[in-house]
Amino acid sequence: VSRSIYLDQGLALSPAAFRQITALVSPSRLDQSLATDRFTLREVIAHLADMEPVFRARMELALRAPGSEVENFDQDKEALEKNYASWDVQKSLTLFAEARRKTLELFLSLDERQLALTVKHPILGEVSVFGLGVFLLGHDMYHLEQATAYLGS
Ligand code: NI
Repeated sequence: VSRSIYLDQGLALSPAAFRQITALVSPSRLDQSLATDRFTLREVIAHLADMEPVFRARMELALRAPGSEVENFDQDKEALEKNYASWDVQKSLTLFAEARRKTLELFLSLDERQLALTVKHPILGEVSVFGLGVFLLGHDMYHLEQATAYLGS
C-alpha cells in the first residue's frame, strides 16, 4: 500500500463537486425522483452527510481493534428513519464537507502499516483502511454521476 495523491485529492474535492453541481440545479428539481429505486438529489446529499461518520468509524475501528466485524449500513432504512427527504440541502452540504475534512485528516495521518489494518464487512469481506478510502471515493463517484443527471432541464 502506498499513498495515492489522486485518492487523497479526490476525497478532498468531493464535497466541492457536490456543492458546485447542486448550485446549478433548479431547487424545484431537488426532490424529483429519476428512478424508483434511487434517492432524489436532496436525499443523496443527506445520505453522503449521514454516511461519512460511519465510514470514518470503520477506519477508526480498524485502527483500534484490527479484524473487528462491522455491520452493513442499510441506507434505505436510515433514509426513512432519518427522513432524508426533509433535510436542508445547504446544511447537508456543510455537514458532508465538515465530516469529510475529519475523515481526510485521519486518513492523511496514517502510515503504511496503519493503512493495511482491516475490518470484516458482511458484504465487502475483509477490507483495509486504504480499501475503505478507495471504497469511499468510489461511493462519491457513484452518487456524483447520479447528481449530474439533475443538470439541465
Ligand atoms: Ni450510497
